[in-house]
Parts: sequence; C-alpha cells; structure tokens
Amino acid sequence: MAVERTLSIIKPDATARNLTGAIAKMFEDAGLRIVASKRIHLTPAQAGKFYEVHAERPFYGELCEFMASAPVVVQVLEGENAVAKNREVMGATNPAEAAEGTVRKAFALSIGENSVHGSDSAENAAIEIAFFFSGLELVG
Ligand code: RTP
Ligand code: MG
Repeated sequence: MAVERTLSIIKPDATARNLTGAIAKMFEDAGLRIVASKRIHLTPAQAGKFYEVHAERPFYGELCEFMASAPVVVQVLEGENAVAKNREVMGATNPAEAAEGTVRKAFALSIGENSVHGSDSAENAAIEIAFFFSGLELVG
C-alpha cells in the first residue's frame, strides 16, 4: 500500500465547540500523521472557490456561508492509504448514517454541519493540498 497524503478540514461547527484536539487525536490514533496544520478563517469567496465542484448543488450557498462562519483548521494527513483511511475515520456525510467510532457519529450536528472535510481521491487531495499549503509547509 502506498504512502499518501490527504487534505482534512476541521469545520466551523467543530472549531467553535473546541473539538480540534479531539478530532486530530482520532486521526493520529488511526495511524495518520499530521504533516501540516493551520487555523484560518475563510472568506465566503475562498470557501466558494474550494467547493467549486459543488457549485450546481442546491446546498452550495449554505455550505459556503457555513465554511466562512468561523475559523477552520486545515491539515495534511499522511499515511498508508491516507485518503480512504481518513474518510473511514470521518464517517458518512450524514451523521445519522455514520458508524460508531467515527468523527461524524461522535460530533457532527447535521448533514451540513458535519465537523470534517476529507479529500475524496488522491488526485483531488493533491489539488486541495496545493490550495492551502506551499511545499515548504509540508513537514513529514
Ligand atoms: P466533504 O467533501 O466535506 O468531505 O464531505 P463529503 O465528501 O462527505 O460530502 P460531499 O457530498 O462532498 O458534500 C460536501 C459537503 O457539503 C455539505 N452538504 N450539505 N444539506 C445537504 O444536503 C448537504 N449535503 C452535503 C456537507 O457539509 C458535506 O460535507
Ligand atoms: Mg466531498
């Protein structure tokens, strides 16, 4: 299995409830290494750019507004099969469907305010990492 990197975002509903450390620990406990991390407050325009792929979806406006409503913590997670492993730890998008032991089961408030984002493929991970970090900020 190849060592991969993926982009994780701890979303506004989670930073607002002071859950950054608890969520980061769940990633680390799953064997993922945090090789870059920063807390930022996105503008609605930056959130819109990041979630551009969802521009036609009915929840896009709400999603961008939510992502700009409070700080987020963006992190690069590294490990074997990191993209799939991160999504496994995150759990299903809708917390009502998320498995026990996942971040979203433990912390998500709703399908929209669902505490974490994770890249959905290695290809998108590379694009999303470059959106937030320069090469110098990635410390393996
Ligand atoms: P993410 O991209 O944030 O890791 O989440 P995901 O792959 O599980 O879900 P995706 O389909 O990519 O949707 C992106 C985010 O949009 C919000 N959403 N709201 N109101 C709704 O029906 C709805 N559906 C999705 C969620 O915040 C979701 O994580
Ligand atoms: Mg997604």
